Order: sequence, then C-alpha cells, then structure tokens
Amino acid sequence: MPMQLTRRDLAKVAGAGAFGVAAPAGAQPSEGALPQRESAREFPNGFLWGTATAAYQIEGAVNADGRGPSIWDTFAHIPGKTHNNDTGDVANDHYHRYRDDIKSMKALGMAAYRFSIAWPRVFPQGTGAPNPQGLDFYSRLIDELIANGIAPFATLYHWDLPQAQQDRGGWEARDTAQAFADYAGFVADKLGDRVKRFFTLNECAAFVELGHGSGVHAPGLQLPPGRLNQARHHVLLAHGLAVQAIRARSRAGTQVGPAENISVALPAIETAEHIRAAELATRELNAPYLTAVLEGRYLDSFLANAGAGAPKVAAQDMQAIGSPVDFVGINIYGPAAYVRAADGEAGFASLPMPAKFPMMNSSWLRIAPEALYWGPRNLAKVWNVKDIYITENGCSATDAPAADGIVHDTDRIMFLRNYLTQLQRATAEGVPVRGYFHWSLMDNFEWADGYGTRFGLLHVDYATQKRTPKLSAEFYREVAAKNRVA
Ligand code: GBH
Repeated sequence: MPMQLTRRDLAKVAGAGAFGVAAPAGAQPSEGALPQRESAREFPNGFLWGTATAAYQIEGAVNADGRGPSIWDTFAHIPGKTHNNDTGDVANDHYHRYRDDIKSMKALGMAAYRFSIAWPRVFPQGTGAPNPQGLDFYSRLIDELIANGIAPFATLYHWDLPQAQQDRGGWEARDTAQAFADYAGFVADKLGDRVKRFFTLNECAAFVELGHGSGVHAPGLQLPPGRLNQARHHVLLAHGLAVQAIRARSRAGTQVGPAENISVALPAIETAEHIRAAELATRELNAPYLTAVLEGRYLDSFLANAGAGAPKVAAQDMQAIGSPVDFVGINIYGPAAYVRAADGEAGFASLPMPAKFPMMNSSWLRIAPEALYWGPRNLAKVWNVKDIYITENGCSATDAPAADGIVHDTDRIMFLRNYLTQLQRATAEGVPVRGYFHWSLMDNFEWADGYGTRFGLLHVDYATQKRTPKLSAEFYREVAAKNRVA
C-alpha cells in the first residue's frame, strides 16, 4: 500500500513543528509527541572524533631546522606539475602556527588528531644521521596536543619521501623498505612514550599508482607494469618491516597499523547474494595492497594477471608484509565499484557508474554515503578486523566566503550528514569502528590540485594565513559534542 501522508498526518507525528511542517490552524502542538530515541542514533561510548592532516600539505617551512628536500618539493617546483604551479613551500605555515591550530581543534571539541611526520625532517638524507631539531618539532606538537586533551595519532609516511632516498632508487629500490623501517623504529623509540598509535604509510594505493603509474604525483614516473609491481612490493615490504621495527623499539601498549585507501565495493542491492558478491569483490579489488597486508599473500588472480610482471618476492617477504597489525585505518571518499552477484569464478560483476553520478568539487569524488557503511563493514566481515579507524573522509566543496566572511558550505554539511549517518549504521550493527578523522582540519595543499581545491573545516586565506571556521565546522562540532549526527 503506498504511503501518502497528508499535511494533517505529518502535523500529528511532528508535534511541535519538527519536519518544518506548519501545524494547521487550530491544531495544538503536543509536547513530546515525537519519540526521541536519541540513543539509537548515538555512536558508541568513547568513539573518537578527530581531524586529519599531512606534513607536506600544511607545514611549510621547508628549509627550517635542517629539513632535507622531499620528492614533493622537487616535483611541485617543476612547472606544470601542479595547479597554478602551487608548492608546499609555505602552505599553511603550520610549522610556526601549530599552537593556534591545536586551539582550533580544541574549540571543535576534538578528542584526537591524525598528523604525519615528515621523514626528511627526521632523516634529511633518508638514512644516516638523524636531525634532532626536526624530531623536536613533532615532540613539541605532541606535547601541545596532550596538554589540550587531544590524543596524537602519527602517520609515518604521507608521500614525502626524502629526495636523497629517491636518488638511490626510491620505491623501486628494495633498500628503501629497510630505510623506512629504520626511520619508523627510530621515531617509535623517541616519541612512543606519548604517541600510542602509529600508522605506517598513508594510501599505498594512491602514491604508488599516481607517483609511479600515471605520473601525476611525485616522483612523476610512468613505470612499465613489471617495475610498477616491484615498487608496489617494496612499499608493502616497507609497511611490514616498519610494523616489526616499531614493535621491537617501542614500549608495551604502542599500537601500529596501516592507513589505506580501501577500495570499497558496494552491493547495488542489499540482498544476501549481492552482499556476498561485495565481500568477494573486496578481496579482489584490494589485492595489490590491503588484501596482501591482511592475508600475507598475493591472490592467485593478482599474480596471474601480472604474469611475467609479477613482483619478485624474497623469502620472508610475505611473512613481513602480513605482520599482525593492531588496527586497520581506512580512508574513504568515493566508492570503487557497485557490484552485483554474477556467475563465473569471481562471483561478482562491477557495474558501470554513469558519468553524471553525483560529484563533489574534485573531479574524482563521487558521492556515495553508503561507502562509509560498507567500507568498514566489509573490512570487519572479510578479514575479521577487530579495531577500525576511519583515518580520512571528507570532501572538496564550494568554499567561497560570503559577504559576511563565512563559508556557508551546505554541500559539505550534506556530505557529512549523509556519510556519518551511514557510519553510525555500521557502529550500531557492531562493526568495530573506534574513531573518525575528518579530512581535513583546514584547507591545505591538495597535491597536484594545489590550493584551488579545499577540503577543510576551517577556511584558510593563504594571503594572511587567517583560519575561519566554515559552517561545516559548527556542524561537526555538534556531532562530536552529542556523539550523534542528529
Ligand atoms: C587522500 O587521497 C590523501 O590521503 C590526502 O592527502 C588528500 O589530501 C585527500 O585524500 C583528498 O584528496 O587520478 O588525478 O584523478 C584521496 C584519494 C586517490 C584522491 C586518487 C585523488 C585521483 C587523482 N586519492 N585520486 S587523479
């Protein structure tokens, strides 16, 4: 029977004007007519609300205190590689303004902050002598966070490989995996007294493919398939060796895991057979990265596909890559695919997505709120992961200040409300998501898209470095304060 609510019906359920429906003349709004059931919409107790950033995107101060150059310094300075030839030279000057930025986090009621440590600040040459002044910046940052009641979550690699390490072969060189592990162990030893959770590498799937396949990110390579697979393998090995190094060199209780750009498979229709298809697709679509890390092996289908270009794997590599992790961080923006059940070996088929699929400002960001349900849900179901963090989720939006100087980013609020509602659906069903880090705290250097694309809750005026909370910041502060979306 089709449901047709009349205005009168709505007024009855809506009580005192909820739903924005004006009560008919003469109707008496009754108090409490609408059952509140707020608890059903809450996130679990202790759920961590935070924001995320990355070193090169916000710090600036690229020559300060002995920092060495990274591949992004080199790349961004090549004309034509970034929008407007923007670079991270100054960025948000966070290196000098971190205290104020932490005040902003506190004003938003944040309980956690995910930042990244720049390898070239700590080891300007990639290996060899550490630079104590570089490390000291992160030590001060961490102290300031803790003093403000904000838990530090540190990512050890967010794409800023020391240029010196690139000159020795970068991720194509197996030695880079060991160099990363040495750096990771060093940092865990020095900062692990205060940082309880480390992420190894941010989005291997993004920086390997974009930096070494399409070449649109640093170091701008376009490798043939075999060499690309070998670089991928070294990156996975870097993750595994770093997990081992962090365990060996940090105190009891320090936790470590990846922060990966999971390819989210969405069942187009939520029936048992299509949901099963999405689970099968999850393993396959993530075969080059997350699947290898969580299973400690490459899928047969992946190796068959690679053929002669399959990576050369040394003894113990897969064991290292599959080192047990304490949690899994996943970055989720758009969906990888809508899938349905299908005959054949794979058991699923990916469906085409129309060109006019709803999009946010970035050309790649499709709006699919249910990705924030199915991403963690599939992760928990397929690999039995017990602790999950959403290490990034967010969007580029319209973001132009109005006459009053405020960015009324109702599009970002729409995005957040819908995505977070789906995340709550997951936690309510028992999917073990422990926290959510919004990308990003503030507008910043959006890699090849430069400063023209804005992902922040705070608007940044780059001429003055003034940060101004957008309307979405107020929205997000309410979510964190109430521990629910609405
Ligand atoms: C994340 O990447 C990054 O971790 C973060 O640093 C970044 O600022 C944020 O998201 C927003 O982009 O082939 O040129 O069309 C998100 C995943 C995957 C986004 C690849 C860009 C395609 C670029 N990225 N994607 S392109």
